[in-house]
Amino acid sequence: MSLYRFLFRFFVLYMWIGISAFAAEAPKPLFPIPSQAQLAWQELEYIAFAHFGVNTFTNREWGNGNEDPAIFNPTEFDAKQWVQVLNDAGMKMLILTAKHHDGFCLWPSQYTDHSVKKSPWRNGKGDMVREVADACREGGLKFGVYLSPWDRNQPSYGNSPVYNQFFRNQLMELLTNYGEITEVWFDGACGEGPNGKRQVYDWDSYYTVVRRLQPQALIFGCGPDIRWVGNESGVARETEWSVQVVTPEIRKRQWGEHQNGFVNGKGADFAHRTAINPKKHEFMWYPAECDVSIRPGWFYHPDQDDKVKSLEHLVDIYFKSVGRNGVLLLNLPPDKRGLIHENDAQRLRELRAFLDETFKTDLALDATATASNGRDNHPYFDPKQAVDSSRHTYWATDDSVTNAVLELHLGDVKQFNCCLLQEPIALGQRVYEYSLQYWVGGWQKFARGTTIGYKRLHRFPDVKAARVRLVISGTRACPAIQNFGLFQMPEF
Ligand code: FUL
Repeated sequence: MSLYRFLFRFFVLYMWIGISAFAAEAPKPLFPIPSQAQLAWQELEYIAFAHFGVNTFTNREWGNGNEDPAIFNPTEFDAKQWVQVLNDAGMKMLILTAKHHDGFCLWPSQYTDHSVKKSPWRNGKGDMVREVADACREGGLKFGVYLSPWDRNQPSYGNSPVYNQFFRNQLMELLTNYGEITEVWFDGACGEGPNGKRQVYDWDSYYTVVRRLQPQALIFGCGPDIRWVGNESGVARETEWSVQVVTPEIRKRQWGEHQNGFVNGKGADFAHRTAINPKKHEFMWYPAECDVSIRPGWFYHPDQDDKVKSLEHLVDIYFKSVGRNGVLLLNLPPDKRGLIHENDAQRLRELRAFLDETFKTDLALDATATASNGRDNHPYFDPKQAVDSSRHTYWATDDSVTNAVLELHLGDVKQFNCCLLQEPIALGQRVYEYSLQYWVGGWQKFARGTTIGYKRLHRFPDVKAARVRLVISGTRACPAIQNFGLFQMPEF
């Protein structure tokens, strides 16, 4: 061995010993934990839905499938305008209704004529899925597709094996021809009455198609990746865990189950830690998506131009979705021109301005942070890691700790009415009980919570204080806090 090689080996060994001596061990992940795709999806936070199709032209919410494709003729359709509006709003993905319950396809599916092929738009040569997908990619947005299993136009609907094959074929078209698809949205709605056609959906085979063709795509609905929050008002529960109990209902994944049982989570315990008693259950990582429309309807109706939700309402939705460990899926229905209406675009800009103003100054940033315990007393897990606004660092305690206090000294007295907390969810969701307190000669509580997860936002009347603390009184494993921020929201 040459001297050079010998010295090099010696150097590597020396470095390895040095690094191992100083590296502290991170807390072990507490299973279940999100997949890489679920983690990336959660970080999108705020995403858009576009309901567009024949209903836009018939002024209905649910088409019956008999609509003449000739009515579909948006005169000024411009996917770039949609993308511009979304980017200005700070949204990160667009999910398009490629096919709603009426069965009309926004792409020229080879399996049906009930599509843009038979419409005067672009002389029957158009492909709206392509134009929207391309515009999203060009504008830096993720793209997802909504495909309604309920199809009121398709003659084979109700002839279960035949329709299931038809549905898989359509899915294959969407998942092979339009580049990366980030989310596949399966709508559970089905309005067929007792005498109507009863279709037994082969969910597992649909999921197999998605996994095979777009392994990174997330499946929404009664599927395996993303959970419907249980309402269409965009509001998560006060206690919204991403760790959920696996029940027989979720395994069945049959139509109807998700409306009544597990996913809807009407029972108080579905989203509470008492339901995730490790002795009793299996768990899965199953985060909540909160869907809501910016208007009363999912599709565009001219008489709702003045019914766009108010800024106050949208702010409330934001805090109760993104701020409660969910992802907000806000629907923006393009109008008959094929554009997002000015009133909707204006309201979205107002919301963006409000949120930017709220979060522009973190009053806790670089505060002096101390804690009742710091993991191994190591700088990697020092309390100051919770106030550096980085998504890569966090404060953590030793494994044996279940009660801990993280205290911030803000320097001067600061005024704030909003607090942000985040756990590094790659390590699992851990904290189930905490309070926020400020110092006024004694400690005074100003907020409390039963879940943090990816992001928790609290709003409260103005607090003026120089010392604030997070008191963690219950956690499934030693706590880890990625961010602890304090903000002042503007007035409306
Ligand atoms: C529901 C559908 O019936 C509505 O039309 C809309 O698409 C909404 C997002 O999901 O189930």
